[in-house]
Amino acid sequence: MPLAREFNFDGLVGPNHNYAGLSFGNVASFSNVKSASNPKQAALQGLAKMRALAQRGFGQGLLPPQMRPNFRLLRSLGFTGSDAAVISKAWKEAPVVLACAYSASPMWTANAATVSPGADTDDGRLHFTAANLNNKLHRAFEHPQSTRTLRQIFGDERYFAHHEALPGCPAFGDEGAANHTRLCARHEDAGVEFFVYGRVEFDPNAAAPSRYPARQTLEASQAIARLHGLNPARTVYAQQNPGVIDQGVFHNDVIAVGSGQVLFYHEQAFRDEAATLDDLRRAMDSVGSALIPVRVDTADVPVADAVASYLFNSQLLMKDDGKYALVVPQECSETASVARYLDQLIKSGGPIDELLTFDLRQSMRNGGGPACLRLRVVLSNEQAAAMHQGVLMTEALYPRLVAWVEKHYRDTLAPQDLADPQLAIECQSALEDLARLLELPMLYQD
Ligand code: SUG
Repeated sequence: MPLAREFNFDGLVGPNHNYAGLSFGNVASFSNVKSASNPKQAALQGLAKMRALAQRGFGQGLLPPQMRPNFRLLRSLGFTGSDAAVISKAWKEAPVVLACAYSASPMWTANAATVSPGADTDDGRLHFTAANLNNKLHRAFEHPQSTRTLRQIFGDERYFAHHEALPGCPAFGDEGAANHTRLCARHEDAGVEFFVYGRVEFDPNAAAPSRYPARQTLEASQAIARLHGLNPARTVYAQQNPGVIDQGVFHNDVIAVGSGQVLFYHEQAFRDEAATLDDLRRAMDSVGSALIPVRVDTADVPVADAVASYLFNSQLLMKDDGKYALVVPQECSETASVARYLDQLIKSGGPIDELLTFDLRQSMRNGGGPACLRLRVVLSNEQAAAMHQGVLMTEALYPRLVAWVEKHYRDTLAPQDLADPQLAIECQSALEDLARLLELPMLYQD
């Protein structure tokens, strides 16, 4: 039996899931602005993925949605009166701000935090730093609840260390695990932590995208490595190619994914591909392991197809036999170049020998694929026993969550529905029920 396992904690989609076009630089979010969503279907699609992976024997948990609308935000911006009055005034005077306060974006838990397993940190504890997500208003207020949630699930300070989000200013823009990859031979071994940043705040000459924002800074990544007590010899930084950010690659996990020894990436992912691979090889060598790069050429999959299909926003899951399964969204089989590429990949005899395809269309329409929906946490067996067990996906929990969704969620949510004060009441009572179901009674208490 291995000494540590990787668990994926998927974001449970909230009853407020909607399309508000809030993420400039995220092509899907912008293209689906103002269309109606189906929160019930979104939550069920996510739960189906969690259950299927749990049934396959992968470590699987969930992170609950956050309470929305965020009345504290709305009141801090000058909307006053009863909750219903706040909603009505915000809808009339600043509908985009109301949409921000209502976003279900915490479902993309890859952005909740950066996580370093105990095998990599100087005190042997598993470290979490909640991401400040300060590039977007609707995401910038997620971190207090993300920290609260993580502290409640991983509460034992002998095993777990929690850091507050970095300062919420452009210099420390931090998007969490979406720009962080851990490579290793086995999960329990010391690994290499790989940080990919979009721009450098304190170097005016550094390259940067010109059309869309770079959300992650080098300074933020370095601060996290310090906070987590990472060994510099096993920590690698690389700049994302600014040209692909300008084509809609707003996080590194839209163009690369790594796990175990494998780095699956597009040839245009990094500003300096050769130097990045050299640095990773050297660092892997220092932990007695070897990097296995799987490079996808532009000639096989153009960047536009990678963005449309979310090929790289896949989960790379290490199996017991040392091979890897790739969890992809259905859009991959609907994009001709990608479908062709994947067919060859599986037959190639390389490390990735299995494809698992899921319909996650509700999340995909906001730019969230399989990898956005999960936060990876490598837990030693002791840590796994010490965490709160109520959020682990089991055959007993799954039907209870499905029944909870069926009871509380609407099957359509149009932009104007955010003005309905009843929706806020529904969201609140759904989440209060969920806190009981997950046996986390203090989940939403300050
Ligand atoms: O931050 N979309 C999210 C998608 C996050 C994907 N995460 C990772 N790649 N890890 C974002 O852009 C859209 C919300 C809206 O438009 O309604 C949104 O926030």
